[in-house]
Amino acid sequence: MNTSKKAERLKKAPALKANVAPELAHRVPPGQTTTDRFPILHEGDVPEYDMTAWTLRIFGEVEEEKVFTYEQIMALPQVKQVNDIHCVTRWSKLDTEWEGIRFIDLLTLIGVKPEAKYVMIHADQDYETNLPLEDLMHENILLAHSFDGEPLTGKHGWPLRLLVPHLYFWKSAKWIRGIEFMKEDRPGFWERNGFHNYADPFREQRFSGEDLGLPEDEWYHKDFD
Ligand SMILES: Nc1nc2c(c(=O)[nH]1)N[C@H]1C(S)=C(S)[C@@H](COP(=O)(O)O)O[C@H]1N2
Ligand SMILES: [Mo]
Repeated sequence: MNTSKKAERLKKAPALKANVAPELAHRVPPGQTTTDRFPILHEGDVPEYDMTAWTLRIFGEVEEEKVFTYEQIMALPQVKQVNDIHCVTRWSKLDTEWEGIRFIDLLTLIGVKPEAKYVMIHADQDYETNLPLEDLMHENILLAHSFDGEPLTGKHGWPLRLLVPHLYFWKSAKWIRGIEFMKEDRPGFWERNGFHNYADPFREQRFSGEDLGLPEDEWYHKDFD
């Protein structure tokens, strides 16, 4: 995929027609179409892990840098939840079922400095995405390890991915390895490549700068399950 051209390409493509029952319409953001399949989108190869060596590193505006093992993360309270997800390439998937630990539960183990207002999520392979800390403190923000009652597949982010249901899905980084707390905001990978810094699907915050049009649905020629 040509990364630098992705935003430009999406802006030029025609919108799809809405395909959802009237009683569900309020859950589908403008310009989105629902799918029952689960598209797979990412840059680079699916990483492989030796879980004895896997770590999640916590750094930046914290009292003390910390490194968690998978076991330590999994020892936090487990929650199951059902939510909708929305990808900027125009697919939405309703009632997806996840299991993981709450970001706010992880926060209880971290001494975050009061100056920290933003977070950069670091993920394989060289992926990063930025969010306001406040947005990660909603109850439904998970570090997810399971989807639909099964461990995440490698392609969908096993062993651990972020889940941020209220923003476009590129903010839900797969294969997360680090959480950096920051005083100032800084754009992540797609945020530097033409996409919106905040990315609220209900406000159609797809692109950076002025909204220049509608994106293509490009998932259908990719992988999915
Ligand atoms: N590490 C990593 N996470 C990522 C990406 C990526 O390239 N690398 N792509 C993002 C994008 S653009 C989307 S739409 C979703 C897709 O998640 P899925 O493949 O499980 O549908 O993952 C997001 N998380
Ligand atoms: Mo995406």
